[in-house]
Amino acid sequence: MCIFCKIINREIPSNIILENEDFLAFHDINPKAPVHVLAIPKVHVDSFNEVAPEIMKNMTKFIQDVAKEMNIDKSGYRVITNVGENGAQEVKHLHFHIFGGAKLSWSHLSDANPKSMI
Ligand code: DGP
Repeated sequence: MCIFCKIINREIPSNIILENEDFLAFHDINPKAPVHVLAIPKVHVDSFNEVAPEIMKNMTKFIQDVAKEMNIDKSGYRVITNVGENGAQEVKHLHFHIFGGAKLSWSHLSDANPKSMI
C-alpha cells in the first residue's frame, strides 16, 4: 500500500485540513511555502496521467474548497501536480500541491536550456 493510502486509512498520522467521501487534504510534511497542502483522491491513482476526468471534476471543487479553508483563495495561490520522473514525482499517488500564504517566486525549473524545444 502506498504512503498516501496509509494516510487515508489513518495508518500514518497527518495534519488534515479538509476531508469528504472522495478526497483528503493535509499539510505537506516538508512545506515549501507558508501554506503547503496536499490534496488527494481517496481512490488510488498513480498520477495525473491515469486520472479519469470524472474524478478531476470534483477534485477541482475540492481544491477550491481547500484554498477557501486556508484563506488563500482571495490572496492567490499555486496548484501543481508532479508527473513521473521528469516531473520529479516522488509519491506515486496522485496529489496536488497547493501553495500560498506569501508571494511565490517563479524561477528556473531545470538546468536545461528552456528554449531548446522552441
Ligand atoms: P512529489 O514530489 O510531488 O511526489 O511530492 C510528494 C510530497 O509529499 C513531498 O512534498 C513530501 C510529501 N510527503 C511525503 N511523505 C509524506 C508523509 O508521510 N506525510 C506528509 N504529510 N507529506 C508527505
